[in-house]
Amino acid sequence: MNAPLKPEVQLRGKHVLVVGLARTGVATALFCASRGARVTATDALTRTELVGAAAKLECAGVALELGGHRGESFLAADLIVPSPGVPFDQPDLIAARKQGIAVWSEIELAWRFLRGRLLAITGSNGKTTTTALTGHILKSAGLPALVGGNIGTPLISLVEDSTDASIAVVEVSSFQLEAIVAFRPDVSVFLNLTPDHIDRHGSMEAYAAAKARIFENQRREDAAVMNADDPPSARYAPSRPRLYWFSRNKEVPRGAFLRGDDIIFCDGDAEARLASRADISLRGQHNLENVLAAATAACLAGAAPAAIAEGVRSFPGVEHRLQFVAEIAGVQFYNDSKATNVDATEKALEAFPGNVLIILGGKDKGSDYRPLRPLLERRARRAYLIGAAAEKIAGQIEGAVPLERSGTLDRAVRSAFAAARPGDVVLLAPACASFDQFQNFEHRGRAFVALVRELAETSAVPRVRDSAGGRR
Ligand code: UMA
Ligand code: ADP
Repeated sequence: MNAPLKPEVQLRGKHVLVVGLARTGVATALFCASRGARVTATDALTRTELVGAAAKLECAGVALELGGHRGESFLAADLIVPSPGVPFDQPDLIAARKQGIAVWSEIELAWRFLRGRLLAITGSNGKTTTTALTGHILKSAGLPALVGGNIGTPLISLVEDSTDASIAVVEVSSFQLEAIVAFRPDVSVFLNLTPDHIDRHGSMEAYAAAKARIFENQRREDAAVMNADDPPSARYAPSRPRLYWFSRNKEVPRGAFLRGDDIIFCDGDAEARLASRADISLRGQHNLENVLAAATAACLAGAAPAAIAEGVRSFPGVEHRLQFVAEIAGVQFYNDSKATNVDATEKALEAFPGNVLIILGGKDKGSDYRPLRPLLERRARRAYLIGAAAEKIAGQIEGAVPLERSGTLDRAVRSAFAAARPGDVVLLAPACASFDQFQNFEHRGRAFVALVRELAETSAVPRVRDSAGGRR
């Protein structure tokens, strides 16, 4: 991995418009102001709704336009940085692009200033787990890794801490890749491709094309890591960077694969054993894929095989991703609130042999839920439907599994526990976004955990095992 040459960017004196003032926008506006730009920041929300952010930005000399956007400000900017949650086809952004005004995502701007190497991870599912795991492996190998991006800490917040030696491990989403220009990872990882965010991108093709932009500016000396078992993403294999594959099913000439229970990394004639399957504590075949991808990326970033094994062993997993919550009266509860699309829910169901009482529903993202039918038939005993998407889901999975229209998470958890027998699993893997009933998927996951803990408290059953492994 060599540090890339980057096109220069001068912010001093430039008019920068930052659109959206949540995590990305606030960090971006403060960064640009600190580099001497004349920053205006705008949000559809009002000052009352943004009170904390507004005060902080004003202190830094940022001009605010709140409670809506002003088209003139877009046309007067030298550079516009929309937050990932702002649709790329927002009318003011379209008008600005027509005038030739630069519209960059925050990752583009951040990359121009970031020192050291960049390892960027995308895909429909597994980004956060793979990003966290790769960062964890590199840190446990003693390498100076920084972790951020779509995982929660905007890339721009990593810039000040970056050095020529650092390795930024960064989750990147289709919303962020949609507005890059020269963004160029030293190592890119494309985990898989299944339908998601069709409501935002308009079509599967547009969504896939946005993701594949991760390779767009990579050069021969860079590296790309792809999933040999996932034909939809493999179709986008780039020609320029050195290509590494990972596979659960077959040996690959360059990349990582399983031989028996060993995870092997192969680069031409050189082969190394990186870890064993037994080192992986995360459930499900999809997590094996995440481990293969992270191990490959860590190898390319210079981690030694022994450190990779140790990093895989000591990785605790990520909250809200197939997270074990508790066992009450022999019934296990798993929180997979981040299963916000159909593929993630399929993977969650596949991670259990059967007897699953599954909670589905929330805000629909334009998904087709029919692909869930075969797995529901094989692995689920009952489905509990919640939220705005409940009727659509009911219409598409009816007959595959007995259904209950629970409406709320609260009722779903109680009904599922009432129907559960020892050995069953109550799984929140809703295949939908959360915004109809919750602030976000974390809020939904925490609500689920709280409801389970409440059940544990009120249950007359003496044996309760919680996520810390203790019995009460
Ligand atoms: N807004 C406007 N005008 C609009 C639309 C939105 O002003 O037309 C404003 C909203 O009022 C709000 C702000 O924009 O104040 C929200 O911006 P945002 O949604 O981009 O919020 P951030 O907190 O900056 O979060 C973003 C990512 N959000 C999205 O992609 C939707 C976070 O990913 C990311 O962690 C964060 O930047 C740091 O990089 C979240 C996500 O759901 C977790 N990502 C999707 C996913 O993982 O599937 C892609
Ligand atoms: P992302 O950041 O891409 O949303 P996460 O690691 O947060 O990925 O996981 C999102 C959801 O997808 C969770 O429900 C998780 O259990 C599931 N998941 C994790 N890794 C994979 C994978 N490789 N393939 C499919 N589903 C996955």
